[in-house]
Amino acid sequence: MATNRTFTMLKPDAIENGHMGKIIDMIINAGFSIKAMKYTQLSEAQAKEFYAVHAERPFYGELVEYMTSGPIVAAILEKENAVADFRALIGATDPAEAADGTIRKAYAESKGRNAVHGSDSDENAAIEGVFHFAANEIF
Ligand code: IDP
Ligand code: MG
Repeated sequence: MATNRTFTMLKPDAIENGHMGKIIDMIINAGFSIKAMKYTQLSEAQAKEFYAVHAERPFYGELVEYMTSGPIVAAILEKENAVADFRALIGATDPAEAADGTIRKAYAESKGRNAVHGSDSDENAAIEGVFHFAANEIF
């Protein structure tokens, strides 16, 4: 399994607020190359499955509703140390705690509506990439 790839989504708030281009620019400027990308909208079933690990958390219903509320950009990104470097680029879950220069500091609205997803491990990056992309959509 590749250790140099991660998976991201630009979440509905980022698209709604007109930040898609600026966020993609930050990602490319940070040295990531795009291996797959699509503009799409999650169904309720897809959002529930994607975030199944959070099913018992009090914010799960709100999270599924938010993630299905509008289009997203899903992408597979490549860079040495991709998972950790991308988590550093996006910053803490809560933008109030995110470091200066991070995507969430610049563009997230709140802990829930936080602009961008980044995989938390190589294993999950691979699972999440395959969840969103067919083999002939990954380069
Ligand atoms: P992460 O996206 O930084 O990995 P996780 O803890 O894995 O954060 O949570 C997944 C997503 O669930 C977050 O990005 C955010 O959209 C949402 N979320 C997390 N904690 C809260 C919360 O306390 N209230 C509302 N939404 C939350
Ligand atoms: Mg997470």
